[in-house]
Amino acid sequence: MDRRRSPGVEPRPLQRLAEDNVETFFAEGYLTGLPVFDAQGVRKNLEGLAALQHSLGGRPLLEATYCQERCQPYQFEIASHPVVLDYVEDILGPNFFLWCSHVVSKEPHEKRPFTWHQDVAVAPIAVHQGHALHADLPVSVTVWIALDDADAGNGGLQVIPRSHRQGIIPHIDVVTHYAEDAAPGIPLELIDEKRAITLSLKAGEACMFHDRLFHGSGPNRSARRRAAMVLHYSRTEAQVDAKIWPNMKVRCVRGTDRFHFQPTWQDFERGPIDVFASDGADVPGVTT
Ligand SMILES: O=C(O)CCC(=O)C(=O)O
Repeated sequence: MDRRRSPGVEPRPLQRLAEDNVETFFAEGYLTGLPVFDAQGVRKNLEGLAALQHSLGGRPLLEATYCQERCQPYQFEIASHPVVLDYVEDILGPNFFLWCSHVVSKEPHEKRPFTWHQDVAVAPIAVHQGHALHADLPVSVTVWIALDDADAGNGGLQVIPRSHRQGIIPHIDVVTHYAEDAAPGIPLELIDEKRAITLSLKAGEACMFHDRLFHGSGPNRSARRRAAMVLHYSRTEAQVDAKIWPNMKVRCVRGTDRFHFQPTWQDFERGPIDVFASDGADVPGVTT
Protein backbone atom coordinates (compact mmCIF):
# COMPACT_ATOMS: atom_id res chain seq x y z
CA MET A 1 0.00 0.00 0.00
CA ASP A 2 1.20 3.47 -0.82
CA ARG A 3 1.60 4.93 2.69
CA ARG A 4 1.57 8.50 1.40
CA ARG A 5 -2.09 8.21 0.40
CA SER A 6 -4.99 7.96 2.83
CA PRO A 7 -7.47 5.32 1.65
CA GLY A 8 -10.15 6.87 -0.54
CA VAL A 9 -8.39 10.21 -0.92
CA GLU A 10 -7.22 11.05 -4.42
CA PRO A 11 -3.98 13.01 -4.50
CA ARG A 12 -4.58 16.57 -5.67
CA PRO A 13 -2.99 17.23 -9.06
CA LEU A 14 -0.47 20.02 -8.63
CA GLN A 15 0.22 22.23 -11.60
CA ARG A 16 2.64 24.69 -10.08
CA LEU A 17 4.29 27.40 -12.12
CA ALA A 18 7.94 26.78 -12.88
CA GLU A 19 10.41 29.43 -11.73
CA ASP A 20 10.80 30.78 -15.26
CA ASN A 21 6.99 31.12 -15.57
CA VAL A 22 7.04 33.29 -12.46
CA GLU A 23 9.86 35.37 -13.94
CA THR A 24 7.89 35.74 -17.17
CA PHE A 25 4.81 36.86 -15.22
CA PHE A 26 6.75 39.68 -13.59
CA ALA A 27 8.64 40.61 -16.78
CA GLU A 28 5.71 40.55 -19.22
CA GLY A 29 2.79 41.09 -16.82
CA TYR A 30 0.94 37.91 -17.79
CA LEU A 31 1.10 34.18 -18.45
CA THR A 32 -1.02 32.37 -20.97
CA GLY A 33 -1.92 28.86 -22.13
CA LEU A 34 -2.20 27.54 -18.58
CA PRO A 35 -4.09 24.24 -18.54
CA VAL A 36 -6.94 24.01 -16.01
CA PHE A 37 -9.85 21.87 -17.26
CA ASP A 38 -9.79 18.64 -19.26
CA ALA A 39 -12.49 17.83 -21.85
CA GLN A 40 -14.88 16.57 -19.18
CA GLY A 41 -14.36 19.72 -17.08
CA VAL A 42 -14.96 21.91 -20.14
CA ARG A 43 -18.27 20.12 -20.81
CA LYS A 44 -19.31 20.51 -17.17
CA ASN A 45 -18.46 24.22 -17.26
CA LEU A 46 -20.59 24.72 -20.37
CA GLU A 47 -23.54 22.89 -18.79
CA GLY A 48 -23.15 25.10 -15.69
CA LEU A 49 -23.01 28.19 -17.88
CA ALA A 50 -26.19 27.20 -19.72
CA ALA A 51 -27.97 26.63 -16.39
CA LEU A 52 -26.73 29.97 -15.04
CA GLN A 53 -27.87 31.80 -18.14
CA HIS A 54 -31.25 30.08 -17.94
CA SER A 55 -31.63 31.08 -14.27
CA LEU A 56 -30.96 34.71 -15.26
CA GLY A 57 -33.70 34.73 -17.86
CA GLY A 58 -31.53 33.76 -20.84
CA ARG A 59 -29.99 37.18 -21.33
CA PRO A 60 -26.38 37.53 -22.51
CA LEU A 61 -24.01 37.33 -19.58
CA LEU A 62 -21.89 40.39 -20.06
CA GLU A 63 -22.41 42.00 -16.69
CA ALA A 64 -25.03 40.03 -14.81
CA THR A 65 -22.81 37.76 -12.76
CA TYR A 66 -20.40 40.14 -11.02
CA CYS A 67 -19.55 38.72 -7.57
CA GLN A 68 -22.38 36.21 -7.73
CA GLU A 69 -20.03 33.44 -6.50
CA ARG A 70 -21.63 34.07 -3.07
CA CYS A 71 -24.90 32.63 -4.40
CA GLN A 72 -23.90 30.68 -7.53
CA PRO A 73 -22.10 27.43 -6.63
CA TYR A 74 -21.18 27.07 -10.33
CA GLN A 75 -19.12 30.26 -10.22
CA PHE A 76 -17.56 29.43 -6.88
CA GLU A 77 -16.61 25.91 -7.98
CA ILE A 78 -14.62 27.27 -10.90
CA ALA A 79 -13.11 30.07 -8.81
CA SER A 80 -11.89 27.67 -6.14
CA HIS A 81 -10.51 25.02 -8.50
CA PRO A 82 -7.27 23.78 -6.87
CA VAL A 83 -5.23 24.11 -10.06
CA VAL A 84 -6.28 27.76 -10.40
CA LEU A 85 -5.43 28.40 -6.76
CA ASP A 86 -2.01 26.76 -7.21
CA TYR A 87 -1.19 29.15 -10.03
CA VAL A 88 -2.38 32.14 -8.00
CA GLU A 89 -0.42 31.03 -4.93
CA ASP A 90 2.78 30.97 -6.98
CA ILE A 91 2.33 34.69 -7.66
CA LEU A 92 0.50 36.07 -4.60
CA GLY A 93 1.95 33.83 -1.92
CA PRO A 94 0.20 31.49 0.48
CA ASN A 95 -2.70 33.61 1.77
CA PHE A 96 -5.26 35.18 -0.52
CA PHE A 97 -8.95 35.75 -0.98
CA LEU A 98 -11.33 35.73 -3.92
CA TRP A 99 -13.16 39.04 -4.14
CA CYS A 100 -14.94 38.81 -7.46
CA SER A 101 -15.80 36.36 -10.19
CA HIS A 102 -17.86 36.99 -13.26
CA VAL A 103 -18.73 35.56 -16.63
CA VAL A 104 -18.01 37.63 -19.70
CA SER A 105 -19.94 35.98 -22.48
CA LYS A 106 -19.67 37.73 -25.81
CA GLU A 107 -22.47 36.40 -27.92
CA PRO A 108 -21.97 36.03 -31.70
CA HIS A 109 -21.68 39.48 -33.32
CA GLU A 110 -21.64 41.28 -29.95
CA LYS A 111 -20.49 44.79 -30.79
CA ARG A 112 -19.53 46.01 -27.34
CA PRO A 113 -15.82 45.86 -26.62
CA PHE A 114 -14.19 45.84 -23.21
CA THR A 115 -12.27 49.12 -23.05
CA TRP A 116 -8.53 49.02 -22.37
CA HIS A 117 -8.11 49.15 -18.62
CA GLN A 118 -6.04 48.13 -15.63
CA ASP A 119 -7.90 46.15 -12.98
CA VAL A 120 -6.08 48.06 -10.23
CA ALA A 121 -7.54 51.31 -11.55
CA VAL A 122 -11.15 50.17 -11.78
CA ALA A 123 -11.37 48.19 -8.53
CA PRO A 124 -11.13 50.07 -5.22
CA ILE A 125 -8.92 47.51 -3.54
CA ALA A 126 -5.52 48.30 -2.04
CA VAL A 127 -3.13 47.10 0.60
CA HIS A 128 -4.30 48.17 4.06
CA GLN A 129 -2.50 51.16 5.55
CA GLY A 130 0.36 49.96 7.71
CA HIS A 131 1.24 47.23 5.21
CA ALA A 132 3.66 47.80 2.37
CA LEU A 133 4.22 45.87 -0.81
CA HIS A 134 7.29 45.83 -3.01
CA ALA A 135 6.53 48.06 -6.01
CA ASP A 136 6.78 45.14 -8.46
CA LEU A 137 4.15 43.04 -6.71
CA PRO A 138 0.48 43.15 -7.61
CA VAL A 139 -2.19 43.56 -4.94
CA SER A 140 -4.42 41.33 -7.06
CA VAL A 141 -4.10 38.91 -9.90
CA THR A 142 -6.78 38.14 -12.45
CA VAL A 143 -7.30 34.67 -13.87
CA TRP A 144 -9.25 34.54 -17.13
CA ILE A 145 -10.52 31.07 -17.99
CA ALA A 146 -11.77 30.35 -21.50
CA LEU A 147 -15.11 28.54 -21.35
CA ASP A 148 -15.25 28.57 -25.18
CA ASP A 149 -12.28 28.68 -27.53
CA ALA A 150 -11.21 32.34 -27.70
CA ASP A 151 -9.10 34.09 -30.35
CA ALA A 152 -8.86 37.26 -32.42
CA GLY A 153 -11.92 36.25 -34.48
CA ASN A 154 -14.40 36.16 -31.60
CA GLY A 155 -13.15 38.98 -29.38
CA GLY A 156 -10.42 37.18 -27.44
CA LEU A 157 -8.62 38.92 -24.60
CA GLN A 158 -6.00 41.44 -25.66
CA VAL A 159 -3.06 42.56 -23.58
CA ILE A 160 -0.16 44.96 -23.95
CA PRO A 161 2.92 43.07 -22.78
CA ARG A 162 5.03 44.91 -20.16
CA SER A 163 2.46 47.69 -19.75
CA HIS A 164 2.18 46.78 -16.05
CA ARG A 165 5.45 48.69 -15.61
CA GLN A 166 3.81 51.98 -16.56
CA GLY A 167 2.30 52.56 -13.12
CA ILE A 168 -1.36 53.22 -12.38
CA ILE A 169 -2.96 55.28 -15.13
CA PRO A 170 -5.89 57.57 -14.22
CA HIS A 171 -8.89 56.16 -16.13
CA ILE A 172 -11.49 58.26 -17.91
CA ASP A 173 -14.83 57.49 -19.54
CA VAL A 174 -13.93 56.12 -22.97
CA VAL A 175 -16.32 55.93 -25.92
CA THR A 176 -15.17 53.40 -28.53
CA HIS A 177 -15.84 53.05 -32.25
CA TYR A 178 -18.10 50.11 -31.59
CA ALA A 179 -20.29 51.22 -28.70
CA GLU A 180 -22.01 54.46 -27.83
CA ASP A 181 -21.85 53.87 -24.09
CA ALA A 182 -18.75 55.16 -22.36
CA ALA A 183 -16.93 52.86 -19.97
CA PRO A 184 -13.98 53.52 -17.66
CA GLY A 185 -10.75 52.99 -19.52
CA ILE A 186 -7.25 54.15 -20.31
CA PRO A 187 -7.22 57.26 -22.54
CA LEU A 188 -6.87 55.95 -26.11
CA GLU A 189 -3.84 58.13 -26.83
CA LEU A 190 -1.92 56.10 -24.24
CA ILE A 191 -2.64 52.81 -26.02
CA ASP A 192 -0.04 51.66 -28.51
CA GLU A 193 -2.17 49.20 -30.54
CA LYS A 194 0.95 47.98 -32.36
CA ARG A 195 2.15 46.40 -29.12
CA ALA A 196 -1.19 44.70 -28.39
CA ILE A 197 -1.51 40.95 -28.74
CA THR A 198 -4.57 38.71 -28.61
CA LEU A 199 -4.29 35.67 -26.38
CA SER A 200 -5.66 32.61 -28.18
CA LEU A 201 -6.91 30.07 -25.69
CA LYS A 202 -8.65 26.73 -26.02
CA ALA A 203 -11.69 26.15 -23.80
CA GLY A 204 -10.37 25.00 -20.42
CA GLU A 205 -7.14 27.00 -20.63
CA ALA A 206 -6.42 30.16 -18.67
CA CYS A 207 -4.28 33.22 -18.70
CA MET A 208 -3.44 35.23 -15.60
CA PHE A 209 -2.23 38.76 -15.32
CA HIS A 210 -0.86 41.51 -13.08
CA ASP A 211 -3.39 44.06 -11.83
CA ARG A 212 -1.56 46.87 -13.65
CA LEU A 213 -1.48 45.15 -17.07
CA PHE A 214 -3.33 47.04 -19.84
CA HIS A 215 -5.97 44.67 -21.20
CA GLY A 216 -9.33 44.67 -22.92
CA SER A 217 -11.09 43.01 -25.84
CA GLY A 218 -12.71 43.99 -29.12
CA PRO A 219 -16.13 43.13 -30.48
CA ASN A 220 -17.03 39.57 -31.42
CA ARG A 221 -17.04 39.66 -35.22
CA SER A 222 -17.84 35.99 -35.59
CA ALA A 223 -20.76 33.58 -35.29
CA ARG A 224 -18.98 31.85 -32.37
CA ARG A 225 -19.73 32.77 -28.75
CA ARG A 226 -16.75 33.73 -26.60
CA ALA A 227 -17.48 33.05 -22.95
CA ALA A 228 -14.90 33.35 -20.18
CA MET A 229 -14.90 33.24 -16.39
CA VAL A 230 -12.92 36.12 -14.92
CA LEU A 231 -11.60 35.71 -11.37
CA HIS A 232 -9.96 38.26 -9.10
CA TYR A 233 -7.84 37.31 -6.09
CA SER A 234 -5.96 39.50 -3.60
CA ARG A 235 -3.46 38.91 -0.86
CA THR A 236 -5.09 39.05 2.57
CA GLU A 237 -3.31 42.35 3.43
CA ALA A 238 -5.70 44.00 0.98
CA GLN A 239 -8.91 45.82 1.70
CA VAL A 240 -11.79 46.96 -0.43
CA ASP A 241 -12.85 50.59 -0.04
CA ALA A 242 -16.20 50.11 1.71
CA LYS A 243 -17.30 53.65 0.82
CA ILE A 244 -17.30 52.58 -2.83
CA TRP A 245 -18.28 48.91 -2.55
CA PRO A 246 -20.10 48.68 0.79
CA ASN A 247 -21.46 45.17 0.33
CA MET A 248 -18.30 43.43 -0.76
CA LYS A 249 -17.54 40.21 1.09
CA VAL A 250 -14.61 38.01 0.21
CA ARG A 251 -13.73 34.39 0.73
CA CYS A 252 -10.27 33.27 1.81
CA VAL A 253 -9.65 30.44 -0.66
CA ARG A 254 -6.04 29.62 0.18
CA GLY A 255 -4.13 29.78 3.46
CA THR A 256 -5.41 31.87 6.33
CA ASP A 257 -6.61 35.41 6.72
CA ARG A 258 -4.81 36.73 9.80
CA PHE A 259 -5.95 40.28 9.23
CA HIS A 260 -9.70 40.19 8.62
CA PHE A 261 -9.60 43.59 6.97
CA GLN A 262 -12.47 42.53 4.80
CA PRO A 263 -15.84 41.00 5.74
CA THR A 264 -15.94 37.38 4.61
CA TRP A 265 -18.69 34.97 3.61
CA GLN A 266 -18.91 31.25 4.34
CA ASP A 267 -22.27 29.81 3.31
CA PHE A 268 -24.01 30.43 0.02
CA GLU A 269 -26.55 33.23 0.26
CA ARG A 270 -29.77 33.76 -1.60
CA GLY A 271 -29.02 35.84 -4.64
CA PRO A 272 -28.56 37.90 -6.57
CA ILE A 273 -26.07 39.74 -4.38
CA ASP A 274 -25.82 43.49 -4.68
CA VAL A 275 -22.16 44.28 -4.03
CA PHE A 276 -21.54 47.56 -5.75
CA ALA A 277 -24.46 49.77 -4.92
CA SER A 278 -24.39 52.06 -1.94
CA ASP A 279 -27.76 53.55 -2.73
CA GLY A 280 -29.85 50.42 -3.14
CA ALA A 281 -29.50 50.36 -6.94
CA ASP A 282 -29.47 46.96 -8.62
CA VAL A 283 -26.44 45.01 -9.65
CA PRO A 284 -25.91 45.92 -13.32
CA GLY A 285 -27.88 43.50 -15.45
CA VAL A 286 -29.44 41.65 -12.53
CA THR A 287 -33.01 42.07 -11.42
CA THR A 288 -33.87 41.29 -7.83
O1 LIG B 1 -13.37 39.12 -21.06
C1 LIG B 1 -13.11 40.21 -21.53
O2 LIG B 1 -13.32 40.47 -22.69
C2 LIG B 1 -12.47 41.28 -20.67
C3 LIG B 1 -12.73 41.10 -19.21
C4 LIG B 1 -11.96 42.06 -18.36
O3 LIG B 1 -11.08 42.70 -18.79
C5 LIG B 1 -12.28 42.22 -16.94
O4 LIG B 1 -13.23 41.61 -16.46
O5 LIG B 1 -11.56 42.99 -16.27
